[in-house]
Amino acid sequence: METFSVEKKATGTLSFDEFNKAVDRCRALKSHRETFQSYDANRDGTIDVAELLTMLLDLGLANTEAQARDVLQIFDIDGDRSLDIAEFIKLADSLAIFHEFDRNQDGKLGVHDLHYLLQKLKIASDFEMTKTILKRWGKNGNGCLQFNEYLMLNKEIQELTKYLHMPFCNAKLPALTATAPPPLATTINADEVFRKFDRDGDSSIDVYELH
Ligand SMILES: [Ca+2]
Ligand SMILES: [Ca+2]
Ligand SMILES: [Ca+2]
Repeated sequence: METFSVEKKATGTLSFDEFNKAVDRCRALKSHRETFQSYDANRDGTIDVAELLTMLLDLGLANTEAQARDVLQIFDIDGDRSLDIAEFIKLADSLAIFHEFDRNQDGKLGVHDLHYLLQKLKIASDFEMTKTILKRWGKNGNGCLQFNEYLMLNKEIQELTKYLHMPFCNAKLPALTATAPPPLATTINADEVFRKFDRDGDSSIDVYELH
């Protein structure tokens, strides 16, 4: 089970903003679980490479088993060649970030998408550098980064920033998820739920109100 913290200011209470973030995260996790179950074709509780390929094909993010294998390798932390739910949630989070930068939604990052991403990370300020990076990581030569290539680049950026103690090491990609998670079939009215918990009506939820 994944736990997460949304209380930015450690006041012992949740502000409305923090509460909304918690609701959004719960929605995203519920959606990731549903996606996981729908692609776990043999119902063994894990996503293997064939099941992952089906999902990536549906999303237009891979064409070959080799690409699916690349993706699996990045998220398969325990090395059992399949993704359990915790590993899958990390993949789903990365997918959401990838979609955010794939602004024309064609399933790849073109040079402009990549330039925008690298600027956000304060890595490339000039276009020539973006082109060089694209050439280096865009191995299949279509002038774009496929999802698996983007993951490889992301991994190297994370390692490099850690190694060099660069100031933008705080600008980890997950921090850039500003978009709302995919809508659920049943919508939750955050205002209504918040008011229900905030029994004394002081616009924050303290630990007693959570009990
Ligand atoms: Ca399975
Ligand atoms: Ca695994
Ligand atoms: Ca694109």
